[in-house]
Amino acid sequence: MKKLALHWQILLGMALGMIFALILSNFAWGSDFISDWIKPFGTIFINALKLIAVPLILASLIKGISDLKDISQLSKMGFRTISIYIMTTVIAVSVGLVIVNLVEPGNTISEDTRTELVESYGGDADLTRQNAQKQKEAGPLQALVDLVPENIIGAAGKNSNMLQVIFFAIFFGIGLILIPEKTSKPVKDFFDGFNEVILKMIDIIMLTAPYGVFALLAALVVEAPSADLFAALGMYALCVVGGLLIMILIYTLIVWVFTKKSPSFFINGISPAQLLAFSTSSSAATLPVTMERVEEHLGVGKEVSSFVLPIGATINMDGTSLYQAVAAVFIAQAFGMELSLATQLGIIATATLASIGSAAVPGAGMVMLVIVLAQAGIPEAGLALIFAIDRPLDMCRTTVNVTGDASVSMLVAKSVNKLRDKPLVKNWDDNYKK
Ligand code: DAS
Repeated sequence: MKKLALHWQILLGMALGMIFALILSNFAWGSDFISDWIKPFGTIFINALKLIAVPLILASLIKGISDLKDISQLSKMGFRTISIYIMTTVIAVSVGLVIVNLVEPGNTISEDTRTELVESYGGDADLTRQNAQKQKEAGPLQALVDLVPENIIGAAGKNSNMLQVIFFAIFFGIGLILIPEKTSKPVKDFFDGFNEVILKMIDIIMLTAPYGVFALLAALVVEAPSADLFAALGMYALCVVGGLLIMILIYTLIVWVFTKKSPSFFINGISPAQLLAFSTSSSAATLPVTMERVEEHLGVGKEVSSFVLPIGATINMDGTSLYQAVAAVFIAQAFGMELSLATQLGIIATATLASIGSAAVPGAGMVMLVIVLAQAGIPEAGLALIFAIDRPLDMCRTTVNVTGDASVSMLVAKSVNKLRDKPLVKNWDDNYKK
């Protein structure tokens, strides 16, 4: 049988995990069997994802920054590109936060289920009190002080110091740009190779995803058998997808207003790249098609697209940042935690940084969600709760990541007069008529 694409394997793993658990839960020994012999594989899978978070940040950020030939490349176009990217990401996170706080998918869980959830996932019921205590003791600039680690090994050691790792990675990357080329070249080559290795490790971890998801979903069914938990997960997924659709609408409007290109022109131009992003869950894999569509069908000059899109695929993941904000607040709600406004504003910063640090490969957004959870004091154990349905959401958020990059490339092209009135080719099969 033709090998199933990975995401279909994962969806199959989800279904089989549920069926397997529903069958076994009819036997007295069924639940214990799954908890003792199946669930550990789900835990191992989640731990592997958490393991890769710190090396992934170091690799992707240091490489991303050191790829900027020199500081001067943060020129008008560079500075403009990065500031528009950060603006769209902050908008995406804010859209996510508004939706998840309005819908409150995590609060549809009954108290009994919540207690079971907290016990089975090792959460600590009085996290809200602990968190409130921590926030109270902190001074007004504590968040800024916490950014700078006193010891990078210690910072890398605990997932809760991810922002410190990001700070170090950005600092290191800037240092790398500022030293003479002949000295920095071997270091840059090392981090290029380091980045490739980390991405390969994520590929390998994601190959085990069907089995990890099978175990996670089986455990979810037997350990929190309540229908209300599944309903809550469904509501959570709807919040993510709803927010992503709003982002597509926002991009279309932004392009229409600032470049006068119609919504149908934009969507027809970018849709083949969106379809590829949806089916591969990888912005990096889609990048060549995104560039071809943006240059040949959306009228963006090559000198703009070849600069803006590779940076976008690396650091601009609006769909991912929206998902991370929704996921973090959903897990907090599910564990019965009240998040203060300060914590939620902190989520805007960490989800923006986490999406910048996310690699453009399947599952990266999930790995970096650890940063957002840790920084907000939300139990990482909640990852197991949402990972089971992560892949279908990854397909959707990658589609938005790519759409966001394309829309920003049109804005930047317009602002430097490199947006052609007439695209090179009009229809999506024109390319193949040559
Ligand atoms: N799949 C990632 C991408 O390629 C996004 C994510 O994992 O959130 O954009």
